[in-house]
Amino acid sequence: MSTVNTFKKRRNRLTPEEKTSWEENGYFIRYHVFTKEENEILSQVADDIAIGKIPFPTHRIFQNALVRDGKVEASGIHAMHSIHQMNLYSPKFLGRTRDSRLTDPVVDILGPDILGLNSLYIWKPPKIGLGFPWHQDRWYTQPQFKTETTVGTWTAIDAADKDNGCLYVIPGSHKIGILEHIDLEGSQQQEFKQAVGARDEDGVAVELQPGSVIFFDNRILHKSTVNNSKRFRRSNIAHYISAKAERVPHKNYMRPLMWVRGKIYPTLSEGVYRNPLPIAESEGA
Ligand SMILES: O=C(O)CCC(=O)C(=O)O
Repeated sequence: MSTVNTFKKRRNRLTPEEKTSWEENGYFIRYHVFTKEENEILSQVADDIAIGKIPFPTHRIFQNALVRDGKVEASGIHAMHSIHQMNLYSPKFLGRTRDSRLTDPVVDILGPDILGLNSLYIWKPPKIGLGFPWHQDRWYTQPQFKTETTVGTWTAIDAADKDNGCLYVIPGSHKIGILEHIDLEGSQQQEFKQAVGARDEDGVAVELQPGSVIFFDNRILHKSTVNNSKRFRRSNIAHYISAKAERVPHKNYMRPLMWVRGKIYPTLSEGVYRNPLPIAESEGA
């Protein structure tokens, strides 16, 4: 694969309006970026992992907490919550993370040298899909990486609306610093902590058609609500970090990174992968 991505070649650069929205609001939206067929390629892989047709490390696969805790009965993809680190093991998901429709605008924000920092796929099944409390993703990466921000991209696989638990953001909240985050009661919510002081009345619903993408500053306050509908609310999320960022030495866990485009620098070279990893028999589902 070519590592050369010159500025001239970038067709999907930030527009002036997007740049303004990025600076002022901490996000911008692009509509109809990926086709239904392109989304189906990803959802098929994710479903096959969920039902055990494609092997994937089990510790990265998460069931819906109501199902896991025995409060609701469901099976197959109806019992799913999310899969983390799709990039690391799935060539199809890695291809999406490296797609210039996602990375061209990121270059205008982070510079030409970019690494992938977690990518996850969420199902939010009908009626039982749980929400995420207000949080800032940067709260999670700050102890691990020295850098001003990272960029998140959230692609709607299904239509996402208020009824099936779309994303909400608080415009401009990327400028207020990183808030204290505290533990929440309740099963799935324990995965995510709650940002103290974030107010529902400041949130804006991000309703998106399939294939549309919100690009967001990882300091922005965001949340999503439960799925009250009979539809799935699936999404694919890819996060990006500048290859010039530095690691904060971390005793227990070193978040893996994946090369996306441009150069790799010595400050962050440890733990950067270039190709999907093989799945050892002992860790596969
Ligand atoms: O997709 C969602 O419902 C929320 C995802 C989210 O907040 C996150 O991954 O940080």
